[in-house]
Amino acid sequence: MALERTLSIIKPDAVAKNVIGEIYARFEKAGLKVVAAKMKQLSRKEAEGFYAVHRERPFFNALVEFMISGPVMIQALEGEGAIAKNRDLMGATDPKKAAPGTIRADFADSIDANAVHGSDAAETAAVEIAYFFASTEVSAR
Ligand code: RTP
Ligand code: MG
Repeated sequence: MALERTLSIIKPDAVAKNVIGEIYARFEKAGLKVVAAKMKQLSRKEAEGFYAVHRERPFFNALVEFMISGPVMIQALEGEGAIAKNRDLMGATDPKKAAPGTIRADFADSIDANAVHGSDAAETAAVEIAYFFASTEVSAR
């Protein structure tokens, strides 16, 4: 397996629930290292740009509204197979379908307020990390 980096966002619902530390502990226990991090209130433009691939989807406006409803915690994670590993930790998009013990099963309330985002492929991971972090803000390997 290759050493990878992925973008993770702890969404406004999970930040409001005060579970940033609990979610970070899951990353760490799975061998994922935080190599960049910032807390941020996203602007509407930033959220729309980040989710541009979903622009034509019926849930786009609700998704953007939710993502700007409060601060988010954004991090780049590094580790062997980090992209898939983070997706495994997150669980299914809909928390009702997420496996027990996953972040979404334990902390998410609905498909909209679903606690975390994680990049879904190597190409999107690189684009998403660069969307939020300058290269000088990410730890060198
Ligand atoms: P994410 O991008 O946030 O990591 O989540 P994901 O890959 O599991 O899901 P994706 O298909 O990329 O959708 C992005 C976010 O849009 C919301 N969504 N709502 N109401 C719906 O049918 C619906 N489908 C997706 C979710 O909040 C999802 O995380
Ligand atoms: Mg996605």
